[in-house]
Amino acid sequence: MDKLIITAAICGAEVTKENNPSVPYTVEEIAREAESAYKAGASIIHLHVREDDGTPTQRKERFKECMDAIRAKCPDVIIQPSTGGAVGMTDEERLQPTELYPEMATLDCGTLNFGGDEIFVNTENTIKNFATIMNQRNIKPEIEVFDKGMVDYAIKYHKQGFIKAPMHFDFVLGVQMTATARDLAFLVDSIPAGSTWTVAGIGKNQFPMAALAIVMGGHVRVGFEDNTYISKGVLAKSNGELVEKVVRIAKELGREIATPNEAREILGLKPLNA
Ligand code: KMH
Ligand code: ZN
Repeated sequence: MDKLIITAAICGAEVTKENNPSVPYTVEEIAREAESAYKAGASIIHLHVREDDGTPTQRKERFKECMDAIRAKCPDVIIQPSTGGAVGMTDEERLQPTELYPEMATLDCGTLNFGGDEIFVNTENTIKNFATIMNQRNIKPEIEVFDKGMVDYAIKYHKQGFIKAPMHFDFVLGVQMTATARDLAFLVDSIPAGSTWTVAGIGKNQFPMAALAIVMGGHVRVGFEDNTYISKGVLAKSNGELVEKVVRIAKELGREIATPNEAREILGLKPLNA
């Protein structure tokens, strides 16, 4: 079994300091949270950024400031900007961080309900356009899957030449699909041989899904974007504390943790400085 890649989704676009005072907004706070996750064992930082007042933004300049600050503290970590941004942003806004040529970025493969009246829109043309730009900029997409149809879309776009193999999937469970062993197994069974996958369980599903992925040979995403609690009713002090818990579970179950360069190898990314 490959070593375990831990992704830390440190910030998100929806969670706020009202949910957990440690949710980062400023450049310094974002770098602090990335460092805490990296030191605990995360090899990928899934990155959204905020203005100082907490407003989500996809501004290229803000991403650059945050990425530089993260690299100063975590020199070899893989930074994976979001191209999902926040609900309601235009495609042009969302694509801005790809202008910084990160190693990875997210590619959301379908439209979904996002609570209340909110709809997270990803039309076929949006997905194909984002995938084309990521190819041109040598950015490996992490395919965000919120339901099974999104796996099928990704496979279709792969066959049409928009997404290269080997594909890497992130199964986000507990938004649209239930976070159950049955649904996770169904998704894992549906992706092409040679693909890699990680799972992001939302809210109380975070650690149960992590434990399942650890034993199934997948990878794990944790972080404030998806969950702000370390255990029932107890807020996590940092993203690092969430990563530490995954590392503890993995160690108990005999799964080693990947370094950033080992994660690059597993994902088919170029080694750093190659
Ligand atoms: N904030 C959501 C609307 C991604 O990062 O690509 C989209 C999201 C997925 O978080
Ligand atoms: Zn995200």
